[in-house]
Amino acid sequence: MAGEPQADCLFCKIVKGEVPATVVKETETTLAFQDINPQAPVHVLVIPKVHYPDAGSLAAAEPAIAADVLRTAGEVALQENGDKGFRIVFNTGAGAGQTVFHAHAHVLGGRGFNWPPG
Ligand code: D5M
Repeated sequence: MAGEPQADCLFCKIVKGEVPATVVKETETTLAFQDINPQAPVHVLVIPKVHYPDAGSLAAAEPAIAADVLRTAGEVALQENGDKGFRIVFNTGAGAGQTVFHAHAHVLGGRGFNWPPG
């Protein structure tokens, strides 16, 4: 059923505590933890605790929880990087580089970023 934990999903396993993660913030609906392969001095993933494969399907089915992900992302950026600015990235689909199909925001900071992105 939509939103239910998926047995083969890495991030569902992190939500359940079956796979370890360095958690930096938790709310009723979201979890934020350090990316295992950081691309910047600050690189935190923010996920909804419910399972949706990507940000678009989450927002369509659970807009309040999608907003919670954004709120947590902003709070984590402030917590980890102060007011120095940050980037939020939602890779969506394999063609855009998504590798874990549980919706997640990358919160990146602590260095400069190019535009357009690579
Ligand atoms: O981003 C998926 C991200 O998930 C990628 O930056 C690595 C990260 N990752 C993968 N496994 C783990 C664990 N176990 N802990 C923390 N971070 C992890 P995507 O946008 O799907 O390419």
